Amino acid sequence: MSKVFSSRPAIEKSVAKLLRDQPIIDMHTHLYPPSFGTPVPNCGGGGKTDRGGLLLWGLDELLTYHYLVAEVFRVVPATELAYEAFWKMPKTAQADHVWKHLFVERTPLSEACRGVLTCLELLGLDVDRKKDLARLRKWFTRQDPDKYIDRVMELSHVESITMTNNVFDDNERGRWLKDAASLRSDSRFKTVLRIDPILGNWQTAAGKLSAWGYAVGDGRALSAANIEEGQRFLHDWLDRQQAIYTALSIGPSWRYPAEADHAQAGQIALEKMILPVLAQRKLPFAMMIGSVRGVNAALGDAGDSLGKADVSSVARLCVAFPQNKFFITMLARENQHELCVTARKFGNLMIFGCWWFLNNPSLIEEITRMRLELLGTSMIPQHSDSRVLDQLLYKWEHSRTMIGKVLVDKYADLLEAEWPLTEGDIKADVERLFKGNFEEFLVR
Ligand code: HDL
Ligand code: ZN
Repeated sequence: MSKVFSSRPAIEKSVAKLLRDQPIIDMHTHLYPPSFGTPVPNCGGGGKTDRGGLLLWGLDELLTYHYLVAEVFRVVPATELAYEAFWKMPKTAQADHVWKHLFVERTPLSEACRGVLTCLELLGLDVDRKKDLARLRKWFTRQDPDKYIDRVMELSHVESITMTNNVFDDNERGRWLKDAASLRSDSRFKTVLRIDPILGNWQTAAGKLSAWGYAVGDGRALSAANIEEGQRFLHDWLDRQQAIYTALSIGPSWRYPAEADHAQAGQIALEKMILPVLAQRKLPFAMMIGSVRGVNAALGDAGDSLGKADVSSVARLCVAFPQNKFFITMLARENQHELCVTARKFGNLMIFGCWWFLNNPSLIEEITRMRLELLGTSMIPQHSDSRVLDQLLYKWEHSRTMIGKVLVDKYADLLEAEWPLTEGDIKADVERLFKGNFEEFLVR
């Protein structure tokens, strides 16, 4: 029988150890195994590279992460360096530019800057006083992506990486059509069918599905036959990818039921195609709500922003489709409390992550505290959203620290209440938060 805690310092020590040792299922990333190709040369640059490769890793990819692109254009504005000129620069020159302006000439205080430093530190690479990027770069060119993935997963304690497999991305779709089996060959990487346009822009989606051989109509009307074809498309791709759930990101104006005329077709696609297929296959539907695409399109992926969304639409969806399971995360800080309360009402709703602009220590702490107080351990506190493999190191290191800080406070409250808390209790809680809740929701 494990001993009952009697002091806060003992709890702190135990939480830190149990969090560090806990294998993690990262339920939303933009990472890929080497079978998807990598544009970064392996083994000193001699290895095969694949310009359209989807596995991003290494120092230059870390430094040109779109979060840092947005930040570097704040200090060297487009009036001094045109966006197009930056995008035309080779990746190493872009990385040099970011390093110079955000790390050498300014203190790297932002979370995205600090993240690069945490990665280097966890990899055992020290930045000398000269802040010499070339020396650091040399170490990365000696890494082989296959072995490097093993190392990063071991150091970050991530045991399963959930991908984002966007069927509407021509590069990725072409790879799936060519050799799906090889793409699924690394069991540490799980697939997710990503279908944003189906809800966000059915007209565009319908045009593409029709071109791919699915007679879903012209995007205006949706006959029973069109709906059947849309379901066939989803079944085909869920089978091809062996996806563990289906996901989409949608803007803050999304409403259920749809209010705007242009959203009616998307709602029919949701009600008659997506949700029936997922219910039949017992697969969850992940909705990531609140992203506003292309606020400054010249910044590319760095140009997106957020908006306050409508949580009551999520509630109405959970009521209308009790046989479906919903993973929901929202991008606006202002939506978090109402989303927590809504999660208290529906067992088919699992809220997850501190997404994107919320993935900062101050907000992870605030949101995790709110969730534990309203939901206990029946939620998934974090996903990394990593786009560059090495980011698993910092995103999980920083999240573990903040989630651990909140857990210690909550356990200390139980101590106050003279609850006989044991290390076994904490171990079970940590396992649920970082792995068990996700696994259970998949099979519930
Ligand atoms: O839509 C999404 O999945 C978002 O996470 C975007 O990919 C976003 O650009 C991002 O990388 N956020 O961290
Ligand atoms: Zn994402």
